[in-house]
Parts: sequence; C-alpha cells; structure tokens
Amino acid sequence: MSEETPEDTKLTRTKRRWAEEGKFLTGRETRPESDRLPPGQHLVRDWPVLDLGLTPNVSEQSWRLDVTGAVEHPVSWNFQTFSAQPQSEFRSDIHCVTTWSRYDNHWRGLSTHDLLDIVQPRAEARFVELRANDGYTTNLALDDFASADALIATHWEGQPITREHGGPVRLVVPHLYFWKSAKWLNRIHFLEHDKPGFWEVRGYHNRGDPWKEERYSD
Ligand SMILES: Nc1nc2c(c(=O)[nH]1)N[C@H]1C(S)=C(S)[C@@H](COP(=O)(O)O)O[C@H]1N2
Ligand SMILES: [Mo]
Repeated sequence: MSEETPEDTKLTRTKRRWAEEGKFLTGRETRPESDRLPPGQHLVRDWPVLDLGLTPNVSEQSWRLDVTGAVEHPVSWNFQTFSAQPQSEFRSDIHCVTTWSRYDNHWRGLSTHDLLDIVQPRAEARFVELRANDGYTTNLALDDFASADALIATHWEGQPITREHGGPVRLVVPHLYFWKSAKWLNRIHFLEHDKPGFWEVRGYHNRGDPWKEERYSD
C-alpha cells in the first residue's frame, strides 16, 4: 500500500479496494433484446406472488433492519432512518426459478453499494445471510450482493412495495433467480463462511444464475 493522503479515509480505501477487486463491475450486463429472456423462462405481464404460505404483516412502524456480523459499523435502522439513507432507482428484470420472468421493474431504495459504504465489511467478510420476518433465509456471495443493480427496495413503480410482495422493505438482486431476493427483509448478516438458506438446503442451487439455469443442485 502506498502512503495515505489526508482525504484517504476509510470510506475511500474501501471503495478503492472493491474497485481493484472488480466487485463494483459485476452488475448489470447489457444484452441484446434477442438474448434478454434466460433459457427455460417465459414472459409474464402480471406479477405473481410466491411465499411460504404466510404473509407477515410488517408495518412501517414495526419494521427494523439490523446489519450485523463481519462489518466495521453495524447498523440498526427503523423505517424512518432507513428511508433517510441515499436513494437509488434501478430498472431490472425478474427471473423466477418457477420459469416466469417479468421485464422492466422500476425499483427505488438503498443500493447495496451504498449500504457497503456505510457498514464497511471487514476483510474476512465473503458471504451474506439475509433473514426475513416470515422466518425465510437465503444466502449470497458478497460479490453477488454487491452487484451494481442490487438494492434494498421500498418502492416499485413509484409506489410503496405492497405487503404481499415483501413490503415495506425487500431485497432485489436481479441477476440471480428471484428466490435470492428476500421479502420482508429484517437482517443482513456478513459472514466469513457461506450459510445456505431455506431453499438452498432444500435442493435449490446455491447461487442461482438464470443464464446458466442454476435451478437445482445436482
Ligand atoms: N421472506 C421471503 N422472501 C422471499 C420468499 C419467501 O417465501 N419469503 N420467496 C422467494 C421466492 S421463491 C420468490 S420467486 C420471490 C417472489 O417474490 P414476489 O412474491 O414478489 O414475486 O420472493 C422470494 N423471497
Ligand atoms: Mo421462486
């Protein structure tokens, strides 16, 4: 490492490390329209609801998000303090492992890039476990969580995300099958070792790349 300038804060150091490791470059790929639908998927215009059979009633007043584990600055937000964080808007396609895809979803919320800037993952952090109010869990490699178009969303098409779709706050990681996008998100836990989640321990693929049809583990 070279000498540090006065403005070489922890924040810029982390940003630079991530840029060097290419982590901020793993996001949206531009594909020709003819290659937009992943193999084995069909397009839908409505937005199906998938859950474990119960829809937790999480109000904005009761919702909390804890960011814990291998980070320099753990945070605990309520809806008001979470909404005061930097806002990003992304447009992305949804690909569900049950073979439906839905194009052009317009999301707003806190990008995972901005979250990582705030909490500063420690060097040993390589995975994240996502937990939700219905007991659901799922896991991501930190590189996938840090994808350029991933966000912790409060709005879809300019409206608060409805309860059935995971409101008030859900994760959106559009480059992987949608089971990785935890609804009713209440904890993001940074880990040194991977921790397969609800579907991952029940036969779903550990990563879930729709372009490689990583639906189920062998
Ligand atoms: N908390 C929670 N998140 C979840 C699920 C769930 O059951 N509980 N299901 C996953 C699955 S399998 C899919 S396909 C999407 C469905 O999101 P949607 O109902 O908004 O389409 O949410 C994912 N996130
Ligand atoms: Mo799913």
